Amino acid sequence: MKINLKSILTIILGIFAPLSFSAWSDINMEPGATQLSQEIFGLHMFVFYVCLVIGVIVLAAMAFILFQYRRKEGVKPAEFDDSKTLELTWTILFALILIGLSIPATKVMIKAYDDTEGEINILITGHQWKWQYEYIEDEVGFFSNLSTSLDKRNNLAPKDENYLLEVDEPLIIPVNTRIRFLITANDVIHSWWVPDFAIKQDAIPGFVNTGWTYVSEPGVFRGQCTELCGQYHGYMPIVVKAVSPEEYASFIIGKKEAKIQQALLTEKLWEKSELVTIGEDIYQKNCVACHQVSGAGLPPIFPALVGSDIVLNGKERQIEILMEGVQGAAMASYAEQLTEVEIAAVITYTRQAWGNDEAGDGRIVLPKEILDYKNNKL
Ligand code: HEC
Ligand SMILES: [Cu+2]
Repeated sequence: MKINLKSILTIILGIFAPLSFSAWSDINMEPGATQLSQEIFGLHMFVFYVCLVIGVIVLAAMAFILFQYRRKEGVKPAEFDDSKTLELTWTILFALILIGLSIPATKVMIKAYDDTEGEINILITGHQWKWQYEYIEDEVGFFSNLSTSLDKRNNLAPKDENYLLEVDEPLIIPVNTRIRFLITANDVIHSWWVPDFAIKQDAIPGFVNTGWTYVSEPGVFRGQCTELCGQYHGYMPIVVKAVSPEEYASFIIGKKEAKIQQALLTEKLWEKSELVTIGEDIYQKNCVACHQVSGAGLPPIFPALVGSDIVLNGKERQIEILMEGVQGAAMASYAEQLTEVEIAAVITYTRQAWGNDEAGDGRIVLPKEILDYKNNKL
């Protein structure tokens, strides 16, 4: 190919052509939903344009030099080697550009990493594979589990817009309030990432990182765990719902009442069928990842619960396993994440499901027994 200005222009256009085919916003970062995220976006665009100007100047200079000073007949090349003035100029010039970029960048960083107390402080704990949210001042909390159905995950049902980005219980926060997040983890490193808030903070066991937000419009914001944290890393999304302060207040009251109700429930006289119904739901949400829907597990790592001696005959041991977990194995303690009723229900369910009720003693486990276990330990 003959190299002339036209072919150089063609190459440059070829490189940038894809940009004209897709909308700019498809490629670019999102401005997000908070003032901070928009400042970060502004910083990103500012740095981008500085780079763009430098890039255009450097590319144009290169193209010009390549074209102008290419090997030509009858031209004698110049013989100078280096130019102190030129080298010094561009060293100082670029140092100045870098300092110029670092000033606005530092300002935004300091703002983003501000960890002063919020009006509301929420402790976020990453677990394999779910998020736990605790409202520190109000002493209420809950776990937020993926709610995308197994059928969708197994390509048996059509997927929709929020596939793998939906949870059973979103994190609720009020608008126009400074919220501080304290972010940690229980097992391995996770990372709490909500792009609209410009928060992407590692959740590390034994370590508390912080993030904060101030949302001014109600809305739903979605994110994901963004630190590879094991087999179901893609199954622990984040959904945050910003609501009016009134709605938030009634949400907290509801949570507090539920907590009291829960305590009363342990005293209730439970029917087997009630416990099995609750237990099946709890099992689907918490246990199928390892023990499978069929209860067959994935031996030898995840034991089958069908025909398991512990499930059939070892009630005490089974309660202990659920409450304490198994040291050194993937079986975690559920004492914190499930209520007494839920633990009793899931144990009852595993003792009644898959034909286990025929082989074993078939007794049910009552919430009261879980409460007694807790009290005996104290
Ligand atoms: C992350 C994987 C995982 C999840 C989730 C899990 N388990 Fe386990 N479970 C295990 C492993 C691994 C063991 C074997 C522990 C050992 O080495 O003894 C086990 C053991 C058990 C046992 C003892 C079975 C036997 O025969 O040894 C019971 C009962 C049990 N799990 C019930 C549950 C219930 C109920 C849930 C849901 C609330 C649950 N597990 C959730 C991994 C898991
Ligand atoms: Cu994770």
